[in-house]
Amino acid sequence: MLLSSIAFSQDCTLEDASGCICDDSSDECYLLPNMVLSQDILEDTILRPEFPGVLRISASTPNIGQGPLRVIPSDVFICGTDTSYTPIDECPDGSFPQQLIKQRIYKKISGEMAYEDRDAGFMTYHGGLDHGHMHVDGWNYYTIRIEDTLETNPLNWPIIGEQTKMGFCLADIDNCEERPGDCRDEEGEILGADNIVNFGLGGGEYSCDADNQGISVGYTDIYYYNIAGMLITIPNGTCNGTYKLVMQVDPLNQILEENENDNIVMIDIELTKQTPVEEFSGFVFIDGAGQVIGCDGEGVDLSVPRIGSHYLWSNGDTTYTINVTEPGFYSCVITTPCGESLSNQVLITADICETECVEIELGVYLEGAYDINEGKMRTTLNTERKLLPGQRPPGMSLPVTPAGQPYTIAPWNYGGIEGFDWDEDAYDKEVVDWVLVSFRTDVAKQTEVMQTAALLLSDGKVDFVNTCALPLEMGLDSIYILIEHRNHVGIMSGELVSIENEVLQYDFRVQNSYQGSAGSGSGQNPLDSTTWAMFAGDGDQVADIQSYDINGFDKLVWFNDNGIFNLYLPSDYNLDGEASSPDKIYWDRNNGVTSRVTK
Ligand SMILES: [Ca+2]
Ligand SMILES: [Ca+2]
Ligand SMILES: [Ca+2]
Ligand SMILES: [Ca+2]
Repeated sequence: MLLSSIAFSQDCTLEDASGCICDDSSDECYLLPNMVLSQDILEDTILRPEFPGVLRISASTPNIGQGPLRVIPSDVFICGTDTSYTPIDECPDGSFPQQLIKQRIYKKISGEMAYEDRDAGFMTYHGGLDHGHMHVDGWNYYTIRIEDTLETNPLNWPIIGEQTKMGFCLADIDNCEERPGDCRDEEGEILGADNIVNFGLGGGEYSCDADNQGISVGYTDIYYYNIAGMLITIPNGTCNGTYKLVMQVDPLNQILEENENDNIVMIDIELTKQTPVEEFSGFVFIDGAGQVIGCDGEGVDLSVPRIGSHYLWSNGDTTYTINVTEPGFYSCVITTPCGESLSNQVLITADICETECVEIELGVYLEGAYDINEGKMRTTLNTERKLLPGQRPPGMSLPVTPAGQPYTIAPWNYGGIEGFDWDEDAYDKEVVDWVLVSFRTDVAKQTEVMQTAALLLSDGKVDFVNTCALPLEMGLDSIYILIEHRNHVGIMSGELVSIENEVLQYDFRVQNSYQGSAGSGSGQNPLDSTTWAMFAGDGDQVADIQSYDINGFDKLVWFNDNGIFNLYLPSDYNLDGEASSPDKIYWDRNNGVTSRVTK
């Protein structure tokens, strides 16, 4: 008798391994499955019809390995974080329990067929008319993506639309002989009974019953596009064009296979039923507006439609969905295949939470606004001209100064919402202007721990709009204090200031401020032997050279505005509501002033 016909005549079954072939021709081996996805089915456009907002898809997952894929349910049931070792039909919250499953791995030992079981994830009971059976969780992962030619791993490409993780029940729906082309090796060669060793091992009769799930060697499990869950949701606003459809079998790698590196297939797809390029408006709405940040520390989530390759939020975040813990205005710019898309701007507010806070008492004068004879600063911008943010100047034709603290722009770029909804009556009559107060643990800008916009009162006291600028829970025992003003040279305390008995006190009015380690910085201007004030004349702080400087750029700001009045001007160095010659006097006097406070 010929050897080859002996081999053929011997059985290869789960009861008798004598005819089963090991890859290395040895007499003893594990017979592992190998799952792949059919590229042929993916390329068949009839099997993946597109609708507005939805791409329906079909998938075939052949087992081209040496051994069957066999999953066995265990008696371990899970509801959330609770585990039960006896079968349960329903979780306490009414949901279906997850059931731990084992992968049975067969091992040929000469003519004997042994096996070992290993943990392989979970299955879940799925109800409904066309289901009513157990599904292996996370069996396949389907995504539509934008190709990134600089990134070799397609799983890192930006995702369009929401991916759907679909659980299959594992069954022998068909086989590689009946469906030539579904089963191919990595070179694309068609596989069937002739070139898949141990073809049929497993029996070809696995089904959706919980205790009979599996895929035999050379068999395939197929789910067509008309079956529940076989779809990818495409977000509103996605533009028509070419994308990648990427499919992955066993994405969580719960199944041990002969080859773990052939589990992804992808094709180009042309979306034609979404937004036409010529109708692309470039505008999207943020989802999640109107939420209020609570006191649980969890923040709120905002998202924009997932239609692009890059996302840039106003707070610097770069994902399509973000978690927000700070109140403020939020917007997002999306880079899409149709061009740039800008979202609306939403305001997120926060509950006032019961936090214990450091009581902060600061004093500071602004040169120009301060009158040494009166011993206080003028409130002209507020009480006479009505030019502070949110105020309407007297006279019908004059514009309202936009509401909200004025430090949202460069170089400060502070996004706080202090005063965002204020009108002219919101200001106390003693208010001079807004200042920006920052706290640092060391002299460097990078050590900043908190920032807040506050009001400066005529007597030099700082009135905090945010009454909890420094929560006690930060555990600070001393801190550097910075005060900035939109057209004065910024200042910092000369040393760490102690927080004692939950109170932070510092008075810039009676002492000079930080002048750098060499003492060469300008600090503040001594108005007399006991009174200090922030230098006036720094109207252009973007053009400051090393820190805060008063130089030719600040004169230019004044020069361009000279003669303008009744506007909230950066060149109004004495805060009297006009840009005129008294302001230039401060510039002339202070030209050359240069600070050492790091910016
Ligand atoms: Ca595989
Ligand atoms: Ca695997
Ligand atoms: Ca300047
Ligand atoms: Ca002025």
